[in-house]
Amino acid sequence: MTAAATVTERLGQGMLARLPAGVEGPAYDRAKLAPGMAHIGVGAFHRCHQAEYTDDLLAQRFDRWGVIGINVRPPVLATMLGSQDGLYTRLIRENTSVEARLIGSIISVVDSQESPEAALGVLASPDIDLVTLTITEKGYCHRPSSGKLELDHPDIVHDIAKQKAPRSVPGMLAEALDRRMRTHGRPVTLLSCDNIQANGKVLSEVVRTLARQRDNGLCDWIESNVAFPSAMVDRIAPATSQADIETVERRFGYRDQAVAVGEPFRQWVIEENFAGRFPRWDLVGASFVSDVTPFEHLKMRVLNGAQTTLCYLGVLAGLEHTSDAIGDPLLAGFVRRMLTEETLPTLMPVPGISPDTYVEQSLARLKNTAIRHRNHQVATDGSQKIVQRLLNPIRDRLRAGRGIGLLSVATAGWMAYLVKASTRFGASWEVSDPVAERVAQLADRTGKDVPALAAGILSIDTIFDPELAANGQFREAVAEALEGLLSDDPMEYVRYVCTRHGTD
Ligand code: CS2
Repeated sequence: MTAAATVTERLGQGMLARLPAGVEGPAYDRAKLAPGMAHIGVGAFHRCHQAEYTDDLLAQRFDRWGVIGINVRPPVLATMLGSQDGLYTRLIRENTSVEARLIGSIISVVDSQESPEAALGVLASPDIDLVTLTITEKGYCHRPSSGKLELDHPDIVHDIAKQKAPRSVPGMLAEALDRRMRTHGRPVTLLSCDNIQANGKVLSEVVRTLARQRDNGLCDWIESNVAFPSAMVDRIAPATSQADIETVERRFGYRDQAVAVGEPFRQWVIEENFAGRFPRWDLVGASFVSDVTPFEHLKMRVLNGAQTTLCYLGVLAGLEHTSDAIGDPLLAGFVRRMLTEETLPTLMPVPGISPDTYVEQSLARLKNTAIRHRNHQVATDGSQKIVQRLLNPIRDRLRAGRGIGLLSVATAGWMAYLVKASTRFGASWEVSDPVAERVAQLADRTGKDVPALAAGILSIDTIFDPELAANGQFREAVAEALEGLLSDDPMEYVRYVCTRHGTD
């Protein structure tokens, strides 16, 4: 065989006319698709979630809702997806089953790592009626403990000084809204799809704070022309791996650099609060509601709370993926008790959902061995996640005079994960978290004095609000758990917690 004969075909529009067996294609005429919305942060999650809902909608009710992707972080996607005409394979995997579909809703992608100009052009375009965002928790540049813009954030300092050439997403949005106001004046909906409590309110807060720096009526214009609905989004969709790319190549015979893999479950609950035209995602499985709060509490405290707990305890137990951690009887037992005994009582009633059933369904989803969600991936940026996943339920329980013996072990899990990454404690693994450096310095300074170390971490006020950090019950529980998890046998400590812990 010659070398040329072995080169695998690249995915592209041309393949839609002759799809490989087992791969579905878009059920609409993609050539007629025109842009109507933008999406910031075109990672695996977006490609498996909002882009799929949009693809479903286009098949059911074709309209001007093509997506222009804006990619803010490496890897560079414009050329990668561009060379595939915006197409990619979305694999739904559950244990041994695989369902493949080419998603056609993304028309093109612009990268904004080098310069924001192309992205600003898209966001300010009169063709764009709505912008969705998955920029990760830290992309909002807010203080997780208060939801306010972090004015000391280097990108925010930069964006206040150089409004026309912003680096941060809030800065880009403020500048794009300014351009919309000064040119065509068309309204726009900015729809956050990140796992932050009251994500629409947080987005509104950070964008308006920057708009207030401009003395040109932008705040008033935003008030009348921009909507910031909150939303709860759900589907487990880990970062694409080389193995995923190879799976597509082996099974279907073509090369796709932008494969996205997700589980069968998906959910999207959106606050019905739009400015101008909006896509009828409610026709294809999303729910439009007046208040997403009960749904976001449920999802972030239960599903995400379980993931966060399992990732830290899982790493401490030497386990690689979420499915390995939930496969461990000790950790599975711990997390089920934490959710049912401590988290569930903090939830508000959720229309149409039984919380107990939701817990079981969530734990079952985490067992899916075909979803290779690395514990270290979920552990990334934990400081931006624990407020909504662990600390808010803890705060609610403390207010109600209830115990926090299990949720505080999970919180200490996050601390232990960062502490063990410091050289002082053996540099067990590399971490990525905005406060990693600060925790490493604390670990160096306090040495093996774990209560002092715990107290130092609790004084990081961007994460722990002062009232919570001062609570004696919380301080004691976290310090004890951190000591246990930093010991030579952290799982022995988890076992001990499970045996001593009674329901309250
Ligand atoms: C995960 C989420 O990495 C993480 O933070 O907990 O991405 C999670 O998989 C999604 O929120 C599920 O909808």
